[in-house]
Amino acid sequence: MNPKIKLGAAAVLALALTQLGSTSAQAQSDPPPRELAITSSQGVLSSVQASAEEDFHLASAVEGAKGLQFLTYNRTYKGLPVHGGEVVVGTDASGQVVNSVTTGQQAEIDLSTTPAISAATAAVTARAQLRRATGVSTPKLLVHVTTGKPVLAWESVVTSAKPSVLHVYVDAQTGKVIDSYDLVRDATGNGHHNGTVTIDAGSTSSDSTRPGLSCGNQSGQAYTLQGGVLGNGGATDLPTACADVLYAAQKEWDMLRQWLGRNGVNGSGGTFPARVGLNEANAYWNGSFTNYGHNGKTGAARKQLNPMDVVGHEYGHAIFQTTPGGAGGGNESGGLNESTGDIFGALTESFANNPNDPADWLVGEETGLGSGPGGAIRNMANPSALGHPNCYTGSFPEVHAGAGPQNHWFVLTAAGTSASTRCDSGPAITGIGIQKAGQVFMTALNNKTSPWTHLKARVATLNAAKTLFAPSCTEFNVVLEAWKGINLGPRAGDPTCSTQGNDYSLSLDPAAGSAQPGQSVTTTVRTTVTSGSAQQITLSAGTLPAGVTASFSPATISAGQSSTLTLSTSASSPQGTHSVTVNADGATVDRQASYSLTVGQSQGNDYTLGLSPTSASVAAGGSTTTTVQTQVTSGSAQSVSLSASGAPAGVTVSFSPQTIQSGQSSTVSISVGASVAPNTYSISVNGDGTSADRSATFSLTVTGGQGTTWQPWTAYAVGAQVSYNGVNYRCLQGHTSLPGWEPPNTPALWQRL
Ligand SMILES: [Ca+2]
Ligand SMILES: [Ca+2]
Ligand SMILES: [Ca+2]
Ligand SMILES: [Zn+2]
Repeated sequence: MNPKIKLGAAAVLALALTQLGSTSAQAQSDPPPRELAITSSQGVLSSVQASAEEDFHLASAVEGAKGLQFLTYNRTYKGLPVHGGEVVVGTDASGQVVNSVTTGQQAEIDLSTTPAISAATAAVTARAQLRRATGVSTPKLLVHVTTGKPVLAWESVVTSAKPSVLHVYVDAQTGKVIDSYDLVRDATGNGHHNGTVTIDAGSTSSDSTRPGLSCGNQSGQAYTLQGGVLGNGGATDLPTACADVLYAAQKEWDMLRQWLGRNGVNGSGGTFPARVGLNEANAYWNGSFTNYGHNGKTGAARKQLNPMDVVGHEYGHAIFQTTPGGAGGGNESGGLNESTGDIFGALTESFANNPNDPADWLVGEETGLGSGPGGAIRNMANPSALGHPNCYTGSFPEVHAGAGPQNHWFVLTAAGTSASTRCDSGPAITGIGIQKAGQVFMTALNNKTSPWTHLKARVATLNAAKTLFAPSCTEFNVVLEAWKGINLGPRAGDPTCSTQGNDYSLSLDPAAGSAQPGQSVTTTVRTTVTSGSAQQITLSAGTLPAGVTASFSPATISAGQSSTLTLSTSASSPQGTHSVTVNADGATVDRQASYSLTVGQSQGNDYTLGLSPTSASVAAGGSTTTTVQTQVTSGSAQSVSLSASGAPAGVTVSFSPQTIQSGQSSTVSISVGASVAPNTYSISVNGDGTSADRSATFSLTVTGGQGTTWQPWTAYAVGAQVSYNGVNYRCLQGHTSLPGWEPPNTPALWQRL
């Protein structure tokens, strides 16, 4: 499945979170969440599309903890791949509510796609980046956007026996190397320490239930089981090494599925093979398989390097590579990649719960390789015990040492200050447990962009904790304290978490109407998010009078959206006034509203109530007027008392006169206080008559307020003004803001003033 989302020059800026077709009130069978997530994401891609030359192509769709959906779209510019331009759209489990939109692209692309440097020249330059290179791929032309200035570049893959799989980016205009990264990640780390365990294998050391998983020798050839047993348990026996590798890889796979909601190492139901018997004191991931050597010791001290945390680490590199943004280059991204390996190693040990290799915060404690306890090479709870940094400083050492700060953050998040010590003087932290910490970490990786940084990981994990555990903020606060605990304190524009649950209001506009038998009448069902974030709502009607049917278009909405209710009567429908209940079945809250349906001509005194004009735009601090007009529609005139409801705080509404006879008019004065936030508000003008009540809606747009700071989860109308990081913006397109839609990131939504 690889549907293409095409947003060319004629793309329309449509920000509705869902675009569901018209449906009736009868229960519909929902499309699967994946399909709905794709539908939802089409509506938001335009918010990150910087130019008409860009297209988006769905590259992967994976599920995470709690059923969250993550869709990664690759970007092209004039048909060329855009390296680093991926957009990840995260939705809730239903696929209908968008939680996050992220991209690593920093600047709009506007460049010529004609290279001055030939592919052959670029290949020579790329090959020179690696000593003893044995091969170089045919260069591929692309646009490189992970720095402030997009560059037309040739990408080549240079390989050597060392091993190395080096991706090199050469500026196609100047011939200079602008970026590179190596898919090969060294670790260091054993086997025969899991004891006698059950593994899933057939007649050879391969696993038919986890696609892609097998273990073999240095040629990739699997070992044959002897009497249903793989290996003899010896420290240097290679079939035994494969037994340990398969055990660990299977535990890691099951942990990913059961704890983190991820389907396989690659998120799409697959993983990668492993090899043992590497004749080096090393283990590594090379971009397509994991490979395990020994600890470099001789005689009885010699062990294979494949206990659970080493295997978990190497496959952790595979997870890092197969999440959005890929592997990436540089020491900071490399350190986070190594930390990712260590975190998956610790998660695997914890999940396996094997007394032969108990869970701990050491890496490689079963190997005899390093200088730590048992030969550990890293200490996640106290990296400095093995000479690595505990705290974030903004400078980034060699990648294995560079794993320290994020490893330390993970331990503080999972196990708190009973397991680790903060870098700052903040309060004690009670950890949220390794499983929840793993869910937070995996969700953040599913929103990864290139190049990955501690600051991005910080924001992504905060958003993840908020989304995963809403309406609880406990986990969010622990994640925040843990980042503070490695000296990554609060930053401008940080996500915030409110303990208010998700809620919404429901109203009908109008709330009453009449139809002759056989005719129909419509009303608008309006919803407004009143706290938290939007939830999915399914609309239906309660018991209906005989011969009356109800349909909603659409029948499923996201809180904040509207639907049209059509009530169709038949010739046999009983005349008179009936109450029809409108039910809103929300994901977290259910609401009801009542509609008064009159079938046949009303016999009593009645009137209509209207406004002229029905809307106005007023600067904060200003005022406006409108006129209430009434008309007798049946019977005789009645006394009508006028009032307003729904005005926001700071807006006052007065009538002159307040009481009229139906058929007369009244002037409405609306004053807007200086502190009213720019937005569009609906004010209901109500006529309370002696025998009939009528109402009309006035749409008040307040502009030009000062000092209103941009916030996520907020409805912004066209013309609304906000400030963000000290810069003022005007809203170009009505929308409800989401994390990741900060004004500087969404030029289609916000105009800088
Ligand atoms: Ca252990
Ligand atoms: Ca360990
Ligand atoms: Ca419900
Ligand atoms: Zn590594």
